[in-house]
Amino acid sequence: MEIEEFFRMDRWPNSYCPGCGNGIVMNCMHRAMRDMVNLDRLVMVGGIGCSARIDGYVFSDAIHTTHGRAIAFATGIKLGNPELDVIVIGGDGDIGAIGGNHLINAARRNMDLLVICVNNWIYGMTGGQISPASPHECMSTTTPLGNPEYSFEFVKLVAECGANYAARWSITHPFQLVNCLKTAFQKKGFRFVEVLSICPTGFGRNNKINEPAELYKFLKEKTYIMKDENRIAVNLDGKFPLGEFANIDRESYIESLKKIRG
Ligand SMILES: Cc1ncc(C[n+]2csc(CCOP(=O)(O)OP(=O)(O)O)c2C)c(N)n1
Ligand code: SF4
Repeated sequence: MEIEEFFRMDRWPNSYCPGCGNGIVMNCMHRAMRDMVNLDRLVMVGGIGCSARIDGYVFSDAIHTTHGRAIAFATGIKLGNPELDVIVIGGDGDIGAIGGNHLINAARRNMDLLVICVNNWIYGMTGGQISPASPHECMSTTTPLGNPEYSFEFVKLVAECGANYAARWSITHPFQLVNCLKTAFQKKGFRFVEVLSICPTGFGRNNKINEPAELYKFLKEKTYIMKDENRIAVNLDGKFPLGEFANIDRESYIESLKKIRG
């Protein structure tokens, strides 16, 4: 499928700042899904935030929901018509902060959804406030002296809750990200892909990494591809392990519902 068939090119140019990581996320989504997705059967669900707006650029049905409620809406859509492929997309603030309760409960249920969480370590759209994923001591508009909090690791959280698939990649590893999205797209149950990304406007500016290319390099230096035995390791030297944190085939919510209802 050509890029013009996958994205609504009539909406170009898009709303993203120059150097925003969302462009690479969208590119990888296209490369992963162009050969396997049936756009007539796909529903994209976004909440609020810059990355949540990706849902409106894909040439499928899409619903832009309220802040933090994308997973709840997506659950309703999937239960209403289990034949649909439902993908939730959004940021660390939308999915992991206000939406955190929906996230852990969807993982516990092993709800048949693919959730793509673009983690740029910040609330981008509203001007760069910290989120529960922001690194300890980072600067933001709400922590001008440095972030006193420690961050969630969403991939470990959802893996612990019972998700069938949990993986973290970065826009600095596009080929691995494409393969990961392909795997996640084809599985059943709850699938969670965290994509570390850059927000030059919100995160970069506040942390004095002004150029998108510099920020990209910074992100690359902050990540490493983990070996299997490191799955439970906490960020070594403040670095983020990349790879699969869970890849199992527990009965999905839809499967157990069918079994119980007969
Ligand atoms: C109930 C509610 N509270 C707050 C907001 C304001 N708001 C809009 S986007 C956003 C955060 C988005 O951050 P994130 O999900 O990390 O996405 P990003 O913009 O970084 O991609 C917030 C708090 C809102 N729209 N609705
Ligand atoms: S504010 Fe950040 S996340 Fe939003 S479009 Fe600009 S660079 Fe991207």
